[in-house]
Amino acid sequence: MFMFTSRNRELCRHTLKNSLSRFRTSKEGNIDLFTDPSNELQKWLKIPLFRKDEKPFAPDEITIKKAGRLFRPSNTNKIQFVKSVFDNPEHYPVYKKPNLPEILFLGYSNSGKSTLIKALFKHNEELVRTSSKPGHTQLLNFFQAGDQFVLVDAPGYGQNEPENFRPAVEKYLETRKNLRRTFLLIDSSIGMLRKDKRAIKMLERHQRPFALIMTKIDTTPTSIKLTNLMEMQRIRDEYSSPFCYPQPFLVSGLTYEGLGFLQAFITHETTDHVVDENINVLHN
Ligand SMILES: Nc1nc2c(ncn2[C@@H]2O[C@H](COP(=O)(O)OP(=O)(O)OP(=O)(O)O)[C@@H](O)[C@H]2O)c(=O)[nH]1
Ligand SMILES: [Mg+2]
Repeated sequence: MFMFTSRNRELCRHTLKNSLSRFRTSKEGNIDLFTDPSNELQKWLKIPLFRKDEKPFAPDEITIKKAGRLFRPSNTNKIQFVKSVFDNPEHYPVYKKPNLPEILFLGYSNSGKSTLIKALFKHNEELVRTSSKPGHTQLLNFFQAGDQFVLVDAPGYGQNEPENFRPAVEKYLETRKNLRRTFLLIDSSIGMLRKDKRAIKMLERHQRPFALIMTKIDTTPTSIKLTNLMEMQRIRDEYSSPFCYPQPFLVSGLTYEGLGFLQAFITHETTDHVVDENINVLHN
């Protein structure tokens, strides 16, 4: 018989805290953390998001769970803030593991970059600072997850843009060899702005692989999400560039919707695969 002793209770609490469950209960009901939120929207699109010959990134549940572990601290997986850098490449972190992959989070001020990184590392609540005041992040902040990857939180462009934004980000894009992908965050309650298009041009100019992320999807009705998705699709097709990942990602840093899916993508991007038979990925 299972005895609810204090040790058992402690074990249960530990297991619950560390298990990554598929659903999260919120005011809006049960939120599925493992599904791509764009799946639901695709049936409303006149032009399908993917061509017939494209296979979207579609990790299975086991892959998502495995990926989730890399974002969780343990004795063998230290999650830590490494350092902040102003704009001097000589100050970029040097890791024990050579060429540890980095993923950059870029976007308009207040688009939710820091909140998304905080949500991805939700087991370390104190790790990342966020604010409702635009222009809060002023430096490039590096957050390391074990020997797997580093997430880099950039200052935002636009409102209260720090003076060093351009040199800081351009130098990083120009020089950082271990940058694997940049996520360009678009606030779904605002939509794509002229400055976002300029940021895409900058990534294209530096020939840096990037992907578009629609944030704050908990705040926007389906019709607005669809409008944003179509705009992202339009931009993607306009460039039809090898640097733009054709699949946009939809997330909420507050309800965590789309989070498990994004964790799996980050893990996929920062793992050196020969052939991964579990995952069908778009080729680009
Ligand atoms: N509802 C909702 N609010 C969000 C979400 N993500 C961020 N926010 C809010 O948006 C505001 C800005 O969030 P930050 O994460 O600091 O934005 P940022 O892009 O890092 O901003 P800067 O550092 O100023 O460039 C905060 O008030 C967050 O709580 C989200 O997914 N949903
Ligand atoms: Mg920030």
